[in-house]
Amino acid sequence: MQMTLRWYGSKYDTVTLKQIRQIPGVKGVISTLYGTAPGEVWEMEDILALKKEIEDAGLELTGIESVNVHDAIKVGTPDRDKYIDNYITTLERLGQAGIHMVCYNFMPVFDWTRTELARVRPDGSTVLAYTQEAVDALNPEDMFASISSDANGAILPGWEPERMEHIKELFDMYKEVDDEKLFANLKYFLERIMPVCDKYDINMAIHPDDPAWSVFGLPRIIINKENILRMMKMVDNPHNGVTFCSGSYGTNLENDLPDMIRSLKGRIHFAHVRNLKFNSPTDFEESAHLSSDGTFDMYEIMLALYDIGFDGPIRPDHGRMIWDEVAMPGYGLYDRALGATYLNGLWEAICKSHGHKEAL
Ligand SMILES: [Mn+2]
Repeated sequence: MQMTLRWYGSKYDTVTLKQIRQIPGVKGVISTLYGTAPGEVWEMEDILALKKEIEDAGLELTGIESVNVHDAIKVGTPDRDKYIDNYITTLERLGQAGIHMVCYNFMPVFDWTRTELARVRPDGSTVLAYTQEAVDALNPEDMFASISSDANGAILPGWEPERMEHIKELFDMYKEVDDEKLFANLKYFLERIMPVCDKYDINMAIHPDDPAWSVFGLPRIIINKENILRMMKMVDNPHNGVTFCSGSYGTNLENDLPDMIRSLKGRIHFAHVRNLKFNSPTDFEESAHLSSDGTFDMYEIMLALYDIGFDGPIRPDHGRMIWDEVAMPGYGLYDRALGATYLNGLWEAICKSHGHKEAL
């Protein structure tokens, strides 16, 4: 297991590489070229500069989160091949730069959706939260306005103003796209990119939809065990894998997280491990990583990863805002550092209790 932290680059992140380097057990960062738009080819020069900056700080660039997929590919418009060609060129360059894990998602229009970015918990920390009632009461434009006004001045990934200006057009594009069509478009995309992934040994790790059900009537497919196994089978290549994100699959309480992990042996290329606290089945907030602070048994999640021999990159996910830190919601330093340390502790205990002399 390789413990990492997500880092948005020195231009955008409040957290420094020096700080990340000082979290025990964190050897690498997961980053992206945050200034690029979906569909754009990444410049080799920019990839190498990012890698060098991270390596100069004593860390490694363990993977990319994300290389975003252009809406033309998700919708399956006639010009999708042009954007897939661009994606392939970016993958080629990442492969040549020695990067072997790429996270992406196939969510229409929105990335993750939350209705509050700073819900106050009893201990005074603030967290991202979601209530279905609030989503049902909003239209997508209002949702964007409320998210952007609440983000501590940060531009949230997936909620970039340039994209959201076109939100009506985006919704129109997806009018004819149902779950089956989205599956077919995903298959087409994967079949075209697998040869370059085979050539450079790049593990593609699809991030689940968050929350794991349809919002605003948009199709959503990466939501449960049945669908994800269907996806693994439809392009049966080990480089076609998943980001197992406990906080995203976990939004649906019917998802049995350890069971899902065990069914994906060999196909989990990246893990996001965090906890949620449910106040009702449609009202949840992001809690501390600790099992007793939320709804999930984090020990069981880490044990399932151990059982399938998981040895890829993992990261704590959204943290609470604590100790008066001001940062991008979910992406402060302090609580994610606590999360990384806690997950490392669970992992060491699991490894040692299975007869290993040290954490694997
Ligand atoms: Mn995640």
